[in-house]
Amino acid sequence: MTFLHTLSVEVPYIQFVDSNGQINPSCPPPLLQPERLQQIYQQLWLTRRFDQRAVSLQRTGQLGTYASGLGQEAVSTGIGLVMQETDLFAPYYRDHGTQLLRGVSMLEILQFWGGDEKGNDFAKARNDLPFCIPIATQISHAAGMAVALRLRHIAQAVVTTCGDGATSRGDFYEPLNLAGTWHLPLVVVINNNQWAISVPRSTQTAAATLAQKAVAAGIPGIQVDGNDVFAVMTVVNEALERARQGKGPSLIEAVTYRLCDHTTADDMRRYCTPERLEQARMEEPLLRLRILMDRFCAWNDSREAALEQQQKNEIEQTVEQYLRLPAPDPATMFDFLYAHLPEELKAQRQALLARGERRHE
Ligand SMILES: Cc1ncc(C[n+]2csc(CCOP(=O)(O)OP(=O)(O)O)c2C)c(N)n1
Ligand SMILES: [Mg+2]
Repeated sequence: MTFLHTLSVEVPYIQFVDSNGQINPSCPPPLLQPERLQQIYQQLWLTRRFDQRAVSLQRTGQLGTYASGLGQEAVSTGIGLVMQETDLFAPYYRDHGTQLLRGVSMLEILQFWGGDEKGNDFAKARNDLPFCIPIATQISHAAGMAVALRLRHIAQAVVTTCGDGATSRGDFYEPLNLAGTWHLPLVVVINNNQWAISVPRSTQTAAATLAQKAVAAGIPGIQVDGNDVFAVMTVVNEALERARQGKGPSLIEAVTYRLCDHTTADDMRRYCTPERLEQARMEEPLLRLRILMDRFCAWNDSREAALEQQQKNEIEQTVEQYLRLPAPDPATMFDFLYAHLPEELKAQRQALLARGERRHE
């Protein structure tokens, strides 16, 4: 007789539009309204074009290391499109699509990745956090903000995001557990882009899905097609409403694919075959939306070209502003961590100043 067996968990999977542009009858009709559809399409493209420009700035030595969101725009943009201004956001480093919709400017984003922390002092989105580079730590910060909302009886929600690799860390499980017991207004969205740098999803965890990690925390978990912006928007919106109504936290796994290097400091050709990448490209979020645009918005190649030109102009104006920003004083990296700088760091600060280094040189 055996007592031990693997628990089986059924995880719902939501998709409204498949990669051929086929629409599931359960798709919420408002998303297919031409105006809304066009807004979503433009925003996804803006995110992608900004992202591509940031990569090219890095490649030409004009920006620091940068994490692209290529192929994952439906996750970040989908979240931003349904959050209310008063909700709070604790992002990670691949969330520019959401940040743009939160009111963080392209200039601020470039300024930060260009090495100037002032880019994180957002003029708008004052209550959102800057993103975390230490993997999964933002989830604890988000849970903390959710505790504050609960204690003050404020009917707002906190959204936090992380990657698939982040779900293997204690910093993922602990706040999730807390959110479950304390019934926190927290929405955790996993951008499952199949890679943690070069480690594939299959070797990161033995769990069949990442969404099922919600079960142990006693909270709802769901998978969505992370290349289907409608599915992301609908599921995140529902989770946000639950949170605001005091019904507790949710975990959403958005299944997508990283169509780019991990960051500009990586070369994915070392560990991902061109065939796999090509296959993933067929599933990417913008192709299927273009099919819908043609069908519902009388879209065509000339309107597409006009949009491209307009967005490129907007981005280029920002790039010009960015390149005119004064270089930050490198010594500032020592200035805001300690009330009293330890002697050893004082010496390093002095040594740095003596070298007279400037940005990107
Ligand atoms: C605590 C910590 N450990 C290691 C790293 C180095 N690191 C940077 S990104 C990354 C992989 C993260 O993968 P995933 O969570 O899937 O997010 P993705 O980058 O794929 O969006 C690692 C290990 C880090 N930033 N922080
Ligand atoms: Mg990943």
